[in-house]
Amino acid sequence: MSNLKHVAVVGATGAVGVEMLRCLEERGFPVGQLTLLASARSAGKKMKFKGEDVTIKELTPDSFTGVDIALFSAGGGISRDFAPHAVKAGAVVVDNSSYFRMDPKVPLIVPEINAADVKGHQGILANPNCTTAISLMALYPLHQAFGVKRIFASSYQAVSGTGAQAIEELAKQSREWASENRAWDAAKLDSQPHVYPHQIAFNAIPHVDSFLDNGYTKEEMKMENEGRKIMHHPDFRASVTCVRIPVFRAHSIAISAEFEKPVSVAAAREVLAGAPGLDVIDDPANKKYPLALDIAGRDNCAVGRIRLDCALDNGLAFWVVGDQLLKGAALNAVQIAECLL
Ligand code: NAP
Ligand code: 3JN
Repeated sequence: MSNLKHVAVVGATGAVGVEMLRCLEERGFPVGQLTLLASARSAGKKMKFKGEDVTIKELTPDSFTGVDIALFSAGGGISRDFAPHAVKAGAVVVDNSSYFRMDPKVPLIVPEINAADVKGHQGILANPNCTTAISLMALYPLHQAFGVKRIFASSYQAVSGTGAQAIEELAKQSREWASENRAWDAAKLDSQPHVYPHQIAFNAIPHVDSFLDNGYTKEEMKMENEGRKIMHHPDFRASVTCVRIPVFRAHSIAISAEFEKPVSVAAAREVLAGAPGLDVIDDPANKKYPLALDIAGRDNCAVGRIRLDCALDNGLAFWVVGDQLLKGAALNAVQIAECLL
């Protein structure tokens, strides 16, 4: 590969794709040529990159001629159907979907944790699920110090995790409630939801992704499955409940972790303070802890509410927040691409 890369972004118009362009630009990724790909609906429209208009093209099997790096963010079906065409054309694919994540031939990367795994790639690299990636930004340094056995966790996930249509659904429902001058106890709207199975405004829906036979959702099981692969820890166990909440941007995760070795709050804080890509915001007496509204738009994840878990031996409870469009998707994908340079 020469110094300047021909980069393609598949799903460029989506919530993640837009952030990918911003990350490429802000991080000074050496883009020599940029190809923006989306569905036929978007073909011919323009997006800005470094102040210049770039015309979006329809994704086809022939879209990847001359492309060095293809960032995919258009869902698993598109990755399944088109990533092999990109690889055949000579590109290295960084895929945001779950389609290749558990394939033993495909490295699954959080650069702060397992950048060294990149070198084993055979044309495709996978970006983890956002809730998993954000959780591991705090959990992995603790694992290195104390050896994690298992976690119990609940997530509080923003609607932008579902994509552009879900952002619009929350905005529309919020406007509907406000414009009708409804009372607080008349929050159930007359309009039908389209994206989620229930109204998301003023609600908490314990249902992210589809349900599996074991009663957990696919999103919930990603924490254990992807966590094992990224941390090289085949015995890691995770019991997770994922909840969608009416927040626009940034996922929060409450984690109780049980470790092999004794852990103290002071030792944990010292470990977390030295972890790359992670800020410690932990001063509850002064009402300081990570908040989705503050972390939205920031590259670093943040951890707070660090305390000994009162129901586990060698246990620590903490709260992690990260912008799932950035560290959970676009930023992590661009960081993986940087590992290829
Ligand atoms: P989104 O806002 O709904 O955007 C979907 C993108 O895919 C759009 O650019 C869309 O293009 C494109 N697309 C849809 N059908 C296509 C087709 N037939 N051919 C080519 N392009 C097509 O979704 P998103 O939130 O950006 O997420 C995209 C994917 O990223 C997810 O499916 C998931 O696998 C992964 N991901 C998302 C997040 C997150 O936090 N959102 C986190 C981790 C991973 P048009 O505009 O032309 O329809
Ligand atoms: O729902 C969220 O907050 C994150 C969504 C992630 C997502 C959405 C659709 C398909 C994924 C993912 O990255 O795990 C997938 C997928 O499985 O590809």
